[in-house]
Amino acid sequence: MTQDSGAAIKLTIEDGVAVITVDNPPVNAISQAVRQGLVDAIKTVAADSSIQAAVIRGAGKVFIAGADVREFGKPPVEPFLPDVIAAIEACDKPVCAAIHGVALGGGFEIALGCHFRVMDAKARVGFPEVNLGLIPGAGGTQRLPRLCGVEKAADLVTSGRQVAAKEALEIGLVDAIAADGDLLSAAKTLGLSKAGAPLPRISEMTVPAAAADFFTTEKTRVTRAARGQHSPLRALEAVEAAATLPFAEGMKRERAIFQELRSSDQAKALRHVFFAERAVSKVPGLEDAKARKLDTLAVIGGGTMGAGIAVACLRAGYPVTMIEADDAALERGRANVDKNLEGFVSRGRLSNEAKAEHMARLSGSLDYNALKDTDLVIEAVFEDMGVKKIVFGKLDAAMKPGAVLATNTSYLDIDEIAAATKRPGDVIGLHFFSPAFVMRLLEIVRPAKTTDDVVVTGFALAQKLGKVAVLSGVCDGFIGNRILAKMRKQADYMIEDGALPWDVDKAVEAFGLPMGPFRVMDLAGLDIAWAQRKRTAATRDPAERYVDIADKVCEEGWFGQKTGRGWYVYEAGKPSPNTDVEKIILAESARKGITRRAIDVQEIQNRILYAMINEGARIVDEKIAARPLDVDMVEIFGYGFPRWRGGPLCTADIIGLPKVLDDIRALEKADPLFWKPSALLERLVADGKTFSDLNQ
Ligand code: 3H9
Repeated sequence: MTQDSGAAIKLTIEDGVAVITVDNPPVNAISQAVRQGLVDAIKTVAADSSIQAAVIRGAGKVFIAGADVREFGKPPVEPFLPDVIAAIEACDKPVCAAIHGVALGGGFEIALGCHFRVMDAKARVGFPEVNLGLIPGAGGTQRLPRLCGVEKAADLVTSGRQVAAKEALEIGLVDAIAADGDLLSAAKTLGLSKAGAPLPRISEMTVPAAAADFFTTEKTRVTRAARGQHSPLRALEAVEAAATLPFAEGMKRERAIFQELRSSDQAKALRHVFFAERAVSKVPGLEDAKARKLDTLAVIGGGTMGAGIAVACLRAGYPVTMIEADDAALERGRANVDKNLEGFVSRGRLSNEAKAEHMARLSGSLDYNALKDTDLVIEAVFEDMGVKKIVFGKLDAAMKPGAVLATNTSYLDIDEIAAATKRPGDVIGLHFFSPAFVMRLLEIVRPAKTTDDVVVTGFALAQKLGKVAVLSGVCDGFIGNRILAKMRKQADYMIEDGALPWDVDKAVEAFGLPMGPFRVMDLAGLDIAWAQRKRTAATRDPAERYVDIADKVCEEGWFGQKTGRGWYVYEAGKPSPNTDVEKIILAESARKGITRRAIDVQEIQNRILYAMINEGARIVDEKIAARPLDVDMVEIFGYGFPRWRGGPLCTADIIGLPKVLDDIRALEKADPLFWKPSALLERLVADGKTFSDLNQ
C-alpha cells in the first residue's frame, strides 16, 4: 500500500512496517506540509491493524536538516512541531528513525520523539540552532538530557556541534549503527522486534543528576565562549529547566525561550548570515560560466603569504610548485611551509605521515618554465607595481594558453598588472588573508577584462580550499581593506579628539570584534602601514584631516609586538598601555589646538560602525560589491565582525536606515569631508527601503 500525504510525506507498507519517507528537497526541511504529513502518517499507523511498526526516514541525501529556516520570519502555522513529535512518541506501535546524512535541529528532535534510532555509519546528528540565534524548540533541550545526561546535553546544545555515529552510539543518542547499505532494513527489523513490547519514551525518563555546581560553572564558560551572542546561554537555561522541572513544564520553558529568540535581532542577523553564506558564491550574471581545469597550482614567492597560500593548497590536496628568486629564498619558502604544517601536527590535526605526503606534493624551482603545465598560479611577491609587472611578464611567457594568472596583491591596481601580459582576460586577483591556511575569506578581484570562466575558476578554487569567496571590483583596498582604512581613520581621529587607544580597543571589543584596531596594528606591525603612508603622502588630499600620531610612534622605533612596544608595551607577551604613547597623543592634540574631550563607549562604537556602514554602502553603490551581503561576508569572514550582528550592512538595517542616516548627518556637521553620507544610503532612506531589499 502507498499513501501520498501531499508530496512531502510518502507512506508505504512493507512486511507489516509502515515506511514513512520525508521527501522535501533539497534537505527535507520541516515545512508545514511535512508536519501535517507526519501527523497523518502516524494516524494511519495507529489505525491500520496490518501495521506492526513504523520507520521514519528521509529521501535524498539527508534524514531531515531541521525546521525550514525560511519560515522563521513568518507567523507559525499549525500543526506545531512539538505536537507532531508528541504524537509520534505517543504512538503505541514502535517507531524507529533511520538516520542517514544528517539529522539536525528539528530533524534530530523528530528522531528523539521516535522510540528507537538507527544511524548510518557516516551520518551526523546535532542541534545547530544556536548558530541561528535560537535554541531547539521542539523538545530537544528536554529530551536530550534525559538520554545522555545534563553535561553532554549542555555541551551539544550550547556549541551546536555535530556528533558522528560512533560518538552518538557511545553516549546513547542512538540504539545502533547500521552496516553499510543496510539502514532501512536494520530500522525495520529493530521496529518489528519491539512490536507488542513496552516502548521507551524519552519524555517519561528521569534526568540523571549533575554535579551540584555544574550550571554555575557552565554559565561562566558559555558566557565567555559566546562573546556577546545570547542563544548559547539561553540553551543552557533550557537544559537547566530539564534538570529542575517536570517534562511538561520544561517544554513550556523551552518554547517560551525559543519564541522569544526567534524574533530577536540576533536571530534575524544569523538567518541573514545563513543565507548570505550560501548566496555569496552565486554571483548574478555568472550562472552560465564554467570553471576551467584546476588540477595543478603554483605560487610565486615563499614569504609569509606565498608559503601560507601554498599550505592552504597542499591541505586541499593539490600539487604545488613554488617559484623563488634564488636557492636561499626557495629554501626559506620550503622551511616556511614546513613550519606551518608542523603547527597542524603539534595541534594534533595532521599526522607526521600526512605532513610528509603534503611536503612531497610541494616542488620548488627558480625557473618559470617549471610552470608550463600549471593550471593556476598565485603571485605573492613584494607589493610593488614594478616587481609585479616583471613577474607577470614572465608568467605570460611561460604559462600555457588557458592558465589562470592570479595576484595576491592587497591594494595594487590589477588592471595595470593585467596590462603587463598579452592575456588580460586570464588575469585575476585572489586576495588571501593572513594566515592564508586559517582565514576563511578570499576576495576574488575582477579587473575589467577578466573573462567569466576565470572568475568562476576563482570560486571553484575557493570551494576546494574551504574558503568563503566574495567577488570585488578593482579599487584601492578592494572591499575589506577599503572599509578597514576608513575605520582606522576614525580611530585615529578619536585619539586626537580625546580618547586613548585602549579606550577605542575596549569599546570595539565590547561591540563584538575580536580585537580593537590598535591591538590589530600592534600585531600586524606598525611599520608596514607607515611605509604605505610615506608612499602615498604626495597624492594625499590636502583638504583631508591627517593625524600624525602613528608616524610619531613609528619614529620612536615602536612597531608593535615585534619590537615589544607599539600602542601597548609587551612584557611576557602581555600588553599594557604604552604611557609614552599617551604623551605623544596629548602633545599632538595640543599642537593642533584640539581641546580634548571625553568620548564615551557609545560614541566610539557608533563612529567605528558608521564609518564601516557608510563606506560599505559606497562600495555597493559603485558596484565594487555586487550586493550588500557581499560586504557583510567580507567583514564577518575576513575581519571578525560578529556573526550575530550579521555584518555592518545587516546591522544598519537592524538599527534602521533612517536613524543611521540621521546619526551620520549629525557627525557630518563636525567633519563634512569624512562623513558625507553615501548616496545609496540616502536613496534607500528616501525610498523606504533596506540593504536587505538589494540582496533579494
Ligand atoms: C530548527 O530546526 C529549530 C527547531 O529546533 C524547532 C522548530 C520548532 N531550511 O547548505 P547547503 C537549503 S532550526 C531551509 O548548500 P550542503 C539551503 O539554503 C534549523 N532551507 O547544502 C540551500 O538552498 P539553496 C536547524 C535549508 O549539502 C540548500 O538547502 N538546522 C535548510 O552543503 C542546500 O544547503 C540547521 O541549521 C533549512 N533548515 O549542507 C541545518 N537547510 O540551494 C542547516 C539547508 O537555495 N543546514 N537549506 O542555496 C545545514 O547545515 C546544511 O544545509 C546541510 C546540507 C548540512 C543540511
